[in-house]
Amino acid sequence: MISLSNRKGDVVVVLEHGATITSWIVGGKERLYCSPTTKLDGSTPIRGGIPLVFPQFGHGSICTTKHGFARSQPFAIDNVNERKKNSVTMILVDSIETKKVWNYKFKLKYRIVLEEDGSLTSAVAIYNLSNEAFRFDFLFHSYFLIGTTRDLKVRSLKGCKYLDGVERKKLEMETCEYVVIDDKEIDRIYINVPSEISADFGKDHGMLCIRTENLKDMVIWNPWKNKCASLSDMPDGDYEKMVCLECATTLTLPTLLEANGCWRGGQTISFDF
Ligand code: TA6
Repeated sequence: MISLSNRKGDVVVVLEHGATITSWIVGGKERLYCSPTTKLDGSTPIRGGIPLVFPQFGHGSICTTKHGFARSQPFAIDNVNERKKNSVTMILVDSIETKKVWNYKFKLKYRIVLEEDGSLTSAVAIYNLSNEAFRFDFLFHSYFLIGTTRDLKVRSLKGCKYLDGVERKKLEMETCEYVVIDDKEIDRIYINVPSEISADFGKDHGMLCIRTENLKDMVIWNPWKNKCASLSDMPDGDYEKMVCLECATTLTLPTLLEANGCWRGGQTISFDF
């Protein structure tokens, strides 16, 4: 476990397992949802925090594992900023395990910085070390802690197209000023989204601001009652206090990486009151 801090006393906790950020405390307030019943022993992906999805989002033709394997693999710590203790770089490379489901050589470098103002910067570089091009998805599967689902308003998406629902068959246009959770599961992939998105978490919970680089898609997910009850690693009622806002590259841009190529992307998240 790695703990990062800044001079204000904000704290970020990262686990080697999946390089998953499990806690982000700014101004004394936890901002990420991490399920109290998730396993932390490396046997399953962590339900909460910010797991990394790579090289496949959902089920698809890139590899056979849902949401890929990065969230289930132990990352190596490449470097912790010993002087300031506010950043860490973590690395995942191909192994016998990863090649079983995706037969490519790669390096994924992940740098996490807790900035002095409490914002959290996550930057990823993916290197193709194979002799041929590969296709990949990448996504920050961020689980945010919210006051209640009723208060959530995700702004900045009016005019963007999205695929709705689990089957994701129909492309629709967002016509509302803001997206809300409407007393049922929401599971949408917005495409070609702005590089700055804000989400109102309600009175006393502030406004989340997400700035991205090279991540043109955004998934909004809340499992609601029934799906939540079917998840063995999340308490039944916890859907009411979380939302996933997941910045991604999966649909808008073709993420084909040439041999010896490098792709970079990232996000910075911060809160305004
Ligand atoms: O990102 C949204 C999503 O793909 C949903 O469809 C949903 O079921 C979910 O992620 C959680 O997936 P998981 O494999 O972590 O249970």
